[in-house]
Amino acid sequence: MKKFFIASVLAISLIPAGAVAQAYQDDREGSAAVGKLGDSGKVSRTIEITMVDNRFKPAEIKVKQGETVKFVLRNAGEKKHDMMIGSMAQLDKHAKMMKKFPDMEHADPNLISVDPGKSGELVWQFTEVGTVDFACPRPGHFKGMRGRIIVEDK
Ligand SMILES: [Cu+2]
Repeated sequence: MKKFFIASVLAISLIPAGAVAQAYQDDREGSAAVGKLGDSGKVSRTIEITMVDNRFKPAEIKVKQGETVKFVLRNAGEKKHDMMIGSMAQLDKHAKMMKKFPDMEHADPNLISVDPGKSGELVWQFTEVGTVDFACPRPGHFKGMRGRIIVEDK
């Protein structure tokens, strides 16, 4: 009986710590899987994306693992748009922050803001096989202005 009691206490006290460790792990894996800022001297492919109000064209892109892609974003809309690459959790978090602070300045390496009629570039390296999301996190845009990059085995 005493043994059972100790085991239960141990199990209960271990749950929260385990849950925290799991959450941290998921977040870390998410950020590793989306890739990283690419070296502009090592671009293996250029992909053009047109931004309209409020959509990306195309919204689905295929790349190979290890590729460094230069995205050239052309804003053909009348509003300012962003392209942010990340996990859906990261994009969602950023979109919520932008809702609170719509005029916030960006300094994120995985985000490019493009004014109407202008172009911008974002160089990104895809390090792992899987699906990487991108979106415009601006208020009113985020729900519809999304896309995904399918990273295939090289
Ligand atoms: Cu937008």
